[in-house]
Amino acid sequence: MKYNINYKLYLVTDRNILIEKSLETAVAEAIEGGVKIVQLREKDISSLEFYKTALKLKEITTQYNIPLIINDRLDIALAVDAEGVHLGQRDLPCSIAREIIGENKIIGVSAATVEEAKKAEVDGADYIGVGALFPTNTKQNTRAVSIERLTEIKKSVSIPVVAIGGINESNVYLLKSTNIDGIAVVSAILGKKDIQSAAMNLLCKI
Ligand code: TZP
Ligand code: MG
Repeated sequence: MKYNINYKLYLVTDRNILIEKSLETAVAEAIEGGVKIVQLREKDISSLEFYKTALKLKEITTQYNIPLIINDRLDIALAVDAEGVHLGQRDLPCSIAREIIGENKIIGVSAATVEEAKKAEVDGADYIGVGALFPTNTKQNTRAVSIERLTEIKKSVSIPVVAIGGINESNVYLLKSTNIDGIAVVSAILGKKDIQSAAMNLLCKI
């Protein structure tokens, strides 16, 4: 069954920015702090390592009853019975992923324009990830999306919209008028020493 998903505070992983702790510990702490959904997004990793990491995170997210989304890799999402997959514009097309993964799993699609967002909705996406809203060191070659564009995208689709890119507790208020369903962050949570407090503080500001 597809969950009724809460996208309010969406954690995206990057094991390279962790300070002295394992990804599993970091994710558990973030969930304790109020993260509602977790995406495993790891680059430069073998399929085997990605799979093993996904399995470990699935154990944790299941324990907390939080959905786990796998970035890029539909095969790994299926292999660990994750709740869904997140696809970029250069990944497997959403319509094809939907055929493979079925109706009961979540598909998220990255979009930076109204056109991409509308297409993702037609193709069966459950939510849209929009970014990068602010400068970020976490991802190279991002496409900049203005707050005005984010507002337009939100108005143009009826599925949930989550903003990503450089969002932190000092700038999240700038997104208030956009009416989006949640924010996705990497460094504003995983880059902090006290991960639980970082998640709690962000959640308070949303
Ligand atoms: N997609 C657009 S920006 C980004 C991704 C995965 C990285 C966001 O990381 P941070 O640390 O929250 O800026
Ligand atoms: Mg991708």
